[in-house]
Amino acid sequence: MRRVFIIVLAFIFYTENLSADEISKNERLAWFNEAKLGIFIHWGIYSVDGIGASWPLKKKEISWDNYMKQANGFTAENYCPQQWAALFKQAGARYVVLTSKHHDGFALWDTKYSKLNAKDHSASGRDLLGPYADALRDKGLKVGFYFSLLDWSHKDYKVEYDRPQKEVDKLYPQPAWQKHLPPHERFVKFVFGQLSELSNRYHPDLLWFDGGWEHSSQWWRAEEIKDSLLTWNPHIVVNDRLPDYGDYETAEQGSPVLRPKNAWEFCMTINDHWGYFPKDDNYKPQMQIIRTFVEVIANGGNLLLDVGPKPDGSIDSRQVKALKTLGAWIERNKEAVYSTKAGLPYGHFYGPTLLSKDEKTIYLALFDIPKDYILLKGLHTKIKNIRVLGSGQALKWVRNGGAKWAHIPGIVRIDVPADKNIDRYVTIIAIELKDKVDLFRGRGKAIENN
Ligand code: FHN
Repeated sequence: MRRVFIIVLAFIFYTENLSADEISKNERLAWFNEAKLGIFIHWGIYSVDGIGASWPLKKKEISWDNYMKQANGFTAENYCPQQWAALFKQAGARYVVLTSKHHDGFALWDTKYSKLNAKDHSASGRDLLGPYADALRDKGLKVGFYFSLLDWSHKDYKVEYDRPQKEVDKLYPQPAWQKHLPPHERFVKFVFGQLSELSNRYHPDLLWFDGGWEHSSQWWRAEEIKDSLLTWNPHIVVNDRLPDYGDYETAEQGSPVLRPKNAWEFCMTINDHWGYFPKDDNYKPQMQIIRTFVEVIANGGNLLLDVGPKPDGSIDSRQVKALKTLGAWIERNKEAVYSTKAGLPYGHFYGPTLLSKDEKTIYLALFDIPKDYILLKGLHTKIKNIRVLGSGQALKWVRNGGAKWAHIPGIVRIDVPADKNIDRYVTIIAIELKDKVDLFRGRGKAIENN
């Protein structure tokens, strides 16, 4: 009793003394950790020639002038954020992250800190972020903005390629009093100014920084940026690409093999390009998209799946189909998707698993059509029932092996589902337990009492 009392006291002391930041970070991440699926959107003038977002500048594959000429074809004439929001909701997403400004410096909102924006410098002639934020909120989706810290067009940001000084000066007007400041100071003020606009005009739920790799956390004034963001929107979530001051980890293009320890997200293109790239037909098969989603959520993360809209704002039919098919699979298996957390440690089941929040239900993800039986190892807890999600088919099971008297569980052999109940993509089996899951994690030893 005394021991329990001390443990309870210690826990109270711990939670009372979590720094304000830690408590607010846990609260701020609450919706993010439940979200499971986000949609990434790379939309910018690079969609006009379909040449890839910003990097052709860096790689000197195109002159700055010719790259920026694409703005004349960036019409957004079929841009319908309500349709986007409806599609992303149907896909099963809980949040969306749109490139407010990529490395090329072209802003999708009418920022007063540069003329290189959709309203002042493109055929669309308007702010594109406001309607996006409103449409998402109408559908109950969280609003995210991607923001590139680096800006390869800004005259105070060093790059290795030529930029026409006069043209750039016109695009980035600066107050006279800043003339005497060092370029770095002017640039940091510019970054703060744009972040203040995004924060105070649209009140995003998430800021997805990128491009931080070119300088240190100190150079970016990352701590001040984070403090300002939290002042402007106390509940905002920030990714780890604001160097040293992120709330969650970001993996990209290659799903991590080892389970990240903290909140995390995996971003992935549907073909090989972030933005609209019509020549790129290398679309990932639907099976890969769904299996990747399952692997990521089984490891406790979110999938941020990217689409690249066309210059007019419409989305390629192949990308629409991929989102709708993913959404249909999630709808069939939502019990295992939204109200769960990361599953069993590796070794108990040869595939991804998820756990219900109360740890009384294990979800097994079958990537292949099972033969003979489904194997689950190292489970002490008694099983109440087993069923196939979607069809609800009940499955029988037997245990054998092990040594109960030595607290060594045998294996569980689960019958395979009927062919008609095997999902086209991934089949989920729900194992309801009589108590919280209790796993055997031993390495084996002699059984001294037989
Ligand atoms: O350079 C960018 C790239 O264009 C794209 O935006 C990705 C998305 O995560 N982020 C950077 C590369 O890591």
